[in-house]
Amino acid sequence: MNKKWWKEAVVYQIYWRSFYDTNGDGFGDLEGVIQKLDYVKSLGIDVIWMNPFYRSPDRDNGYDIADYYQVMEKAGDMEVFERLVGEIHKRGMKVIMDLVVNHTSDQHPWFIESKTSKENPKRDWYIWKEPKEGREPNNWRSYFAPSAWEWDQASAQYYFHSFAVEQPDLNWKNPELRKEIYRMMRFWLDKGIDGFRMDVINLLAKQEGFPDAADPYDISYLADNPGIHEYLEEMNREVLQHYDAMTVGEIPFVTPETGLLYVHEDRNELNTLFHFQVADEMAVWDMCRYKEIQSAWYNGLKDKGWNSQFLNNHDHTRQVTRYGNDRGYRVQSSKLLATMIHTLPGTAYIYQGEEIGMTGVRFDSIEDYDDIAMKNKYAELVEKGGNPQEVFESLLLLSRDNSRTPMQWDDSPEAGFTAGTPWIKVNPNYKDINVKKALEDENSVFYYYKKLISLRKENEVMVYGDYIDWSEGDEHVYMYTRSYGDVTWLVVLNHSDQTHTAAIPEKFQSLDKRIVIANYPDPQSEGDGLSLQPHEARIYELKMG
Ligand code: ISL
Ligand code: CA
Repeated sequence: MNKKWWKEAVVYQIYWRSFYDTNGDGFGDLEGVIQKLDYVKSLGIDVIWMNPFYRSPDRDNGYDIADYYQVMEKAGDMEVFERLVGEIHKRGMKVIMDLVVNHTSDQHPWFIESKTSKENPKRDWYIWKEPKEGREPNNWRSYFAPSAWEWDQASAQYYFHSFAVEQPDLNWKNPELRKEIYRMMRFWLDKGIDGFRMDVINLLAKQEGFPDAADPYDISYLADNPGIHEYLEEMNREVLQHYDAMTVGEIPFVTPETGLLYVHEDRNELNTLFHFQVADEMAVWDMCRYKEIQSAWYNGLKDKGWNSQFLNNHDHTRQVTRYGNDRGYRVQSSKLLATMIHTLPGTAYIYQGEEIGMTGVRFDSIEDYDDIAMKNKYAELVEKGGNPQEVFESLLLLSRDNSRTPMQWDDSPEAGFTAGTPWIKVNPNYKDINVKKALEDENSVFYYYKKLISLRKENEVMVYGDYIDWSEGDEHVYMYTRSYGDVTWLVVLNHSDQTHTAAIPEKFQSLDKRIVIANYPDPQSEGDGLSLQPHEARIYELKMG
């Protein structure tokens, strides 16, 4: 397997609007990111992924772009951005930016022009269709709306949107549009950024003819359509291959077989991907399914392509709440999940606040929420006759706002995030869970992450090691090895609220073993069995002969 800096990296995702506010307007800003870079660096981070801060009316928190060449006022301006890149590089870190090119805002000048008439030269930069029998061209739903089509009275046509009505999809069939996107990518790369996280990049190509779907609720018809690989190959040829850039594609609805086509090292498309088999198939934890997914991706990509490891981000509820235990075992469980993500094959991602074990949130009313996905869904279900309280409750676990509450810096008002009123409420648990407290406690989640990250720098086995799962079928204990050269590490995780005894695989029983890291002070063994406490995690180095 070829060695690459982006394979060895630990990436820290900054959702800047919730990170740190320096001017009291209630929104985090790029200046705030600069001020907290020493903190990020102190964790051992290699790469920062910045969520979008292009100019935007902000209906979908920056994923609805109105100008690809400007910085959103809330975030700052080009001068701060350039300073940010310089300060990141000065600290030996790299920065990747979100690239959102499946759609723009309906306020983007291209769309405003496109809308003016059927004859406008920009008409073809978006996807316009005649009504079919007086209605939408097909029965597709979008991610954030009951239909993927929006009627335009003036021109008597519908336009297509995979996300909200305010996010019309670009027409990638149009070569001029593609050229303009490549120009924009070069603009940012030439400013010195180190790559892109590519938003829903496998949605660019649309299904030919837009046929009705048998099940409109299974929106996988939006993704992975013929033509996509030609676009990405072209993007690579026109832009990416000319830079030492890291690319990670957000690629929903793919399996290892279809995913490999995006990241195969011989295909010159992308470096790595985020797939959503875990997030989409597991509303709550399912250990057996998780192991199957890990093995399938490992085998599918082995020696050919590279994966990413994450359990949460700005769209997905914080991992310790959704997949761990944030009640009795918050600290242990946060550390266990970290041990897993940082030792499974692929580049490791940390979403801001994860490193102090921040949790999801339950606000009292829909008014407290901001997420356009949740709010649109709520409106749709209530309009269909759903009981408002029941609908509200049903949306709580997966609301994207679970992970979007402000970063908890200390126990001062608004968790030290802002001197003003935050754009979304702070999680009420900030007095217990905050950075200041974590830094004062040598057993905190923070220091555990820091150690895991430093281990990755010294032990190639964590990055390049072969993976074998020794625990298939066990619902609670996950035990796997990573092996590289003559080094073998055994990772043992008890992902449950009960104690369990786990047998060491026979092959390793006679070997000496040394603890590399553990989340309980005094790991216990009994003969060839390991006595595991609830949410206990250990890594052993096995001493071969
Ligand atoms: O579950 C998912 C994947 O199957 C979704 O979370 C998916 O990742 C998501 O809806 C696509 O997200 C990205 O594009 C959206 C934006 O709202 C999200 O914040 C962004 O991460 C539209 O640009
Ligand atoms: Ca601000």
